[in-house]
Amino acid sequence: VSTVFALSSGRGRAAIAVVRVTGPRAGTALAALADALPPPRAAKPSRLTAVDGRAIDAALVLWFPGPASATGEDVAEFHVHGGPAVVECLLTELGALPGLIPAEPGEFTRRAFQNGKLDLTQVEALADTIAAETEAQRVQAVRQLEGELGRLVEYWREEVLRALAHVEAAIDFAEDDLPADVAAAAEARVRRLIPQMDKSVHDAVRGECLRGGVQAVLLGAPNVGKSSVFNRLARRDAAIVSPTAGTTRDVVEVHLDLSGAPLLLADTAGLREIGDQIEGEGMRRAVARAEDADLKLALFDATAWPVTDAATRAHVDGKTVIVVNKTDLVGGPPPGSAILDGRPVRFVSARTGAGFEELLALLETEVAARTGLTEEPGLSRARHREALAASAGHLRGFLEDAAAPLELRAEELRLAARALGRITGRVGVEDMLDFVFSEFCIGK
Ligand SMILES: Nc1nc2c(ncn2[C@@H]2O[C@H](COP(=O)(O)OP(=O)(O)OP(=O)(O)O)[C@@H](O)[C@H]2O)c(=O)[nH]1
Ligand SMILES: [Mg+2]
Repeated sequence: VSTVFALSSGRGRAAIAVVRVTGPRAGTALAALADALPPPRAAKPSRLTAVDGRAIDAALVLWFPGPASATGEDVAEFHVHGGPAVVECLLTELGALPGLIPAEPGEFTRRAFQNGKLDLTQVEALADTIAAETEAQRVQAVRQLEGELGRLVEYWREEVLRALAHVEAAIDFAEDDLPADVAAAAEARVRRLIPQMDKSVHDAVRGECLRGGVQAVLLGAPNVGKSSVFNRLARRDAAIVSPTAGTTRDVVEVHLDLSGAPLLLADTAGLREIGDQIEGEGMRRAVARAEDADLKLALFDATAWPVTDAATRAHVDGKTVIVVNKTDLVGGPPPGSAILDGRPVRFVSARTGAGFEELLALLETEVAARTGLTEEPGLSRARHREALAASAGHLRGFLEDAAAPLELRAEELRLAARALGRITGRVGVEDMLDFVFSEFCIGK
């Protein structure tokens, strides 16, 4: 195993920079620069000196002997002053020490995974925690980092393996007087699991939406004021506004933080119907966006309301919020229904700002409904959802083929366990079987 080092804090000038070393030579490296090893897991002020005796910096150093460290290996941490030259000097000195090499991207985390400090869901959560932009994203990432999801999946996997142990026992000990209901016990166990897994698969979109942001798109006829509404929501001039119809040609995006929940809002080119044909690359992109969106904002013109343009109206569905813009031109929100095609309507003026509080409140509700944290740890990636759905599928296969030979049915359980193992990165089935068999007292 090599010993690697890297700057763990951000690049550029800062009060403090943190440089970490992991691997068997971390202790030697720390002792070489700081003169002596500090006591484990205690911060110690230390004057760092280069091999030739030059001072590097007055630093704070920490020593984490493995395996009780972030990577499971010996780890040394240098907290130095965050000037680029200080960091450069320290990295150069570390690189000059025998056996030390710069770390590859993600190498500290990879070692933590290899040494069993983190499972795959935690590795992903670490990246999500660093990337989190809103409060709800942070909460979800930290929950996953603490291992909630990994523990749930591991519990399912153990249950599947217990059922498998029963089935294996029924196969191996068919001649012996094994309790006749041993296969039935396995079936009962599996039957309990499936609804739990189904529910998580069903709820997974929430976790994925929260991680990636709810994808929302503004749709409407040319010149209806999409870019103006977009800029108001973004609280800056992110998109170009002009009296010329057809101003917006491509998709423009902003990230909004709606009380902690993330919304990715896209402004698009105006929709118009040209002899029933949707034409133009801009419109094609707008429509593609609309098809992928979690939430659509369909914009209509207050001066025509309640008459609506057909090209936009065609996109109104259960994912749509209706926005009627330019109410300033008609002397305020027109009277009448606040519902169109069963969807809520909000009247606004991008010119005066009227109605935006109500629109934002509605968007907040819509986004919260799509990202709200569930009691159970949520799946945050499509990868989790696909593996879990595959696992539940194999469990169903096990139950449905009740007439098939037990050997074949056992294979379904093995595949179910393996799919779950893909989520956490724990793929060894046989090791678990040993453990499960050990508590299974046949012949005693
Ligand atoms: N009076 C009034 N004018 C508005 C309002 N919102 C937008 N406008 C004007 O309407 C014109 C078109 O606005 P945009 O925001 O560029 O419209 P758009 O839907 O993005 O247009 P395209 O990108 O060309 O499809 C501009 O002259 C805006 O100033 C509003 O609420 N009231
Ligand atoms: Mg526009």
